This record gives sequence, C-alpha cells and structure tokens, in this order.
Amino acid sequence: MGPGPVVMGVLNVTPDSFSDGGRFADRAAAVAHGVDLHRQGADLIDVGGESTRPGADRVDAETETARVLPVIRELAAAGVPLSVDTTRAAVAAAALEAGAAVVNDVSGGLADPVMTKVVAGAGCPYVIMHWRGHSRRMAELARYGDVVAEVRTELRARVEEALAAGIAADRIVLDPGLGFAKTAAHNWALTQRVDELLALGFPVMVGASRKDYLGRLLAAPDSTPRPFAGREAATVATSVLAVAAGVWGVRVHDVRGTVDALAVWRASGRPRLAPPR
Ligand code: PMM
Repeated sequence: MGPGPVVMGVLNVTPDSFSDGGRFADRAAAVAHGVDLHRQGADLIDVGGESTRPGADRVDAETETARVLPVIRELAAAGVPLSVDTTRAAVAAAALEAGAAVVNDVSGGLADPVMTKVVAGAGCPYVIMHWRGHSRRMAELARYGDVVAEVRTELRARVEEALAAGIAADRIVLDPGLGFAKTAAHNWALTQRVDELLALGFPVMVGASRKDYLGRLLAAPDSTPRPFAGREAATVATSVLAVAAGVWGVRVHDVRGTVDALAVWRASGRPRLAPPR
C-alpha cells in the first residue's frame, strides 16, 4: 500500500444510494462517470451495487453482481484501478476476477463469514469498515459509552479475524464507518479523535462525503438539513482535515474538489494536525 493520501472516488451503480442513487444505474453512464473520476485524479474507483443508506433494504446477490460486474469489467479494461464495495464474498470474488484490485467491505467481514477467506486467497488490500448491522437496523445500533474506544475495540476484533484467515497485515486498511450506526455526535468524536484509531497501526480511510451529519451541521435556520448538492465544501474540508490528522485515504463523490484541496495541502508542506489533548 502506498503512503497516501489516496482518493477513492464513489461509483454507486444503484437506484437508491443516498446521494447519487439512480444517476449511474445505467451501465454506460456508470462507466463514463468512473473514467471521468479517474481522470479527475481518483486513485481508485469504488464500485458498489448495494445501497447502504440508513434504512435501506438488501438486494440479492444476483442483482448486486449483475449491477457491478459489467461496470468493473469495462473500467478495468480501460485501465481504471478499482475497488468493489460489497459485504458479500461471492460478489467480491467475481469482482476480483473481473479486474477489481481492492475489496471495500463496509461490514469488515461480519456480514459474510467467507469474505476474509476470499480476500486472503486473492492477497488483495482489504478495507475493514466499522459496522454493527445492516442498514435496516443501523439507527437502533448507534449506542455507545465511549464511541471511539468501542469502535477501536470492535475494529481490532475484525483485524484479528482477518489476520487469522490469512490476510497479511500490510493489506489491511481500517475505516471508522461514519454514519453507520453512528449519530452526528459519534461521527464528530471519531473524526476529532482519529489518532486513537491510527494507534492501531494500520492505514485509516474515512468516508464523510455528503453524509447526513454534514447536512445537519449546515442546516438552515429552521433546522432543515442542507441538501446533498450543498455539502461538497464541507466534505472537502472534512477530507483535508482527516488527511492532516494522519488519515491515509478518503472516499468521496466530488473527486476534483478533494484532489485540488489535497494539492494545496501538499504545496503547504503537508501540515499535520496535532492530536487533541
Ligand atoms: N460509506 C458508504 C459506502 N461505502 N465504504 C467505506 N470504506 N467507508 C464509508 O464511509 C462508506 C463506504 C455510504 O455512502 P454512499 O452511499 O455515498 O456510498
């Protein structure tokens, strides 16, 4: 894994993802958008075929595979580096076969007991995100004493399982899973104290892009959350602050804004944020 920062561009091939659902459900549009994000400077395009927005129902494995495989095949043929955003081992295996290079598992191996074996067999990088349950019941699982300590402990348990399955330590990336069984306050605590997750000794990736807690931060005076389209500047700020705090990668919809902001960060001498005291 390179030193980072790595920009992962989001490509949801779904009718219902929370901010771009439906836009790239058509294969040609999805492929064109993936190529575009790569040209804008994304290091990796993250192709997902199942919405994980809070409350979403699951799709079956066949539907998920049928959504992502043709897009992965075409983008891989065009030389675009890819990750597959899936919790299913069968989808991950098919995606790797079709040309994906990285598995991004929002369940960190919890949703499918075969996932870590597939990743171990492939020898590919594995993004282990913190997760407590499928989207339908995510809200009720957002209960913590100390969210950062609990996320760290739960991520460490996922790492142990991944290592036991044969995944090499240098293939593992951790992600706090902003918005997944987390309230806005939980998300802010995790971004403020990300150094405690970095202390686990693995590269950390953060996906704040367009998420609800940013919409709430920027809410109108009557408390109406800012719509998705108005959350880009806040997303870019969050990503740059995360990188300055030592995060290795960011997962974003607006690649150009993030790449530009990271160019400024680099040209400024890669300033680092000190951990909170
Ligand atoms: N968030 C979403 C989907 N996949 N993967 C990782 N590693 N981290 C995230 O925070 C994450 C993810 C949900 O957002 P989307 O619906 O915009 O894809």
